[in-house]
Amino acid sequence: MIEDPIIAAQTPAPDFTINQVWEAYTDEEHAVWDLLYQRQSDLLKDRTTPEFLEGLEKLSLSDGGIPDLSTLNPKLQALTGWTVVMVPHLVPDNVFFEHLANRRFPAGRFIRKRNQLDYLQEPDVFHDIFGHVPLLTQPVFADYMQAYGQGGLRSLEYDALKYLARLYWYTVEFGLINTPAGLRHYGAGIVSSYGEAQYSLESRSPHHIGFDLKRVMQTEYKIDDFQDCYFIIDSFEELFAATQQDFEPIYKNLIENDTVFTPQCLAQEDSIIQRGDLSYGRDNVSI
Ligand code: HBI
Ligand code: FE
Repeated sequence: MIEDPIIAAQTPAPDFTINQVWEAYTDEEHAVWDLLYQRQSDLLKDRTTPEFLEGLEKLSLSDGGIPDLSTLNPKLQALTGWTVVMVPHLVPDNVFFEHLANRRFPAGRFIRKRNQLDYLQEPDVFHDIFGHVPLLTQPVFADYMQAYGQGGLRSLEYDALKYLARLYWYTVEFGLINTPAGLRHYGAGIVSSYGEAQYSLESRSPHHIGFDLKRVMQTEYKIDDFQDCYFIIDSFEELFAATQQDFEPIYKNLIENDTVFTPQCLAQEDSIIQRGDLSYGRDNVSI
């Protein structure tokens, strides 16, 4: 866990939120944000979905320095009713979902150090704000994230969190989308990563598979390296529509059949957009 004295000095509220204490960020911390921002924005121009890039503009995230929530939140709230709250590190699943269900996005306060720009063991303020928040300005995606939080709370009742977590992983974190200009990414884990922003689209290694809700829920993922498969949606409307059904029969079916796909394998029914050659790293641990 990365040390952050501002986090250590606070007792979190019952919903795990803390104050950002923006004034307490050091010049070095702001400089790391600027460095990450510059590196990413050059890369994302022709690779990320336009709604994300518009979100960056609308929220003035390019102004420089770690965003101050007291400036960011009024803008975001006026657009879609979402706000960003600060939390110390990872929060329990039910707390995370409760925030999303109420259109609050929990973001880490700390920022990675200059000597570990690419490797992160837990989400920091750059991943959480740069990666996740721009798309919350897009009304349909904003609704999807809220529906996800509501679905998350229900999944805990059915002991089905693992299925829903895979949906989050392959959409919110590592999703790709077809656009009129070509294949783009929208997942926060990709847009906030220097290496994966290129690899996910340009490498011959990973599979690109058409999005299918049940297939995604059956697919394991790697948390410690670039993904071996990505799922492609045609629109955020399609993604949101997939959540507008009762997941109970789906969970029951998944639990009964217990079919799992590794990230490397393909299914008979898959709509394959790129059959990866899996030449990148073969033996990393999956969960
Ligand atoms: N907490 N701060 C934080 N950020 C997350 O992304 C997060 C979390 N707690 C739980 C959680 N994610 C998972 O439940 C989801 O990835 C499904
Ligand atoms: Fe994330």
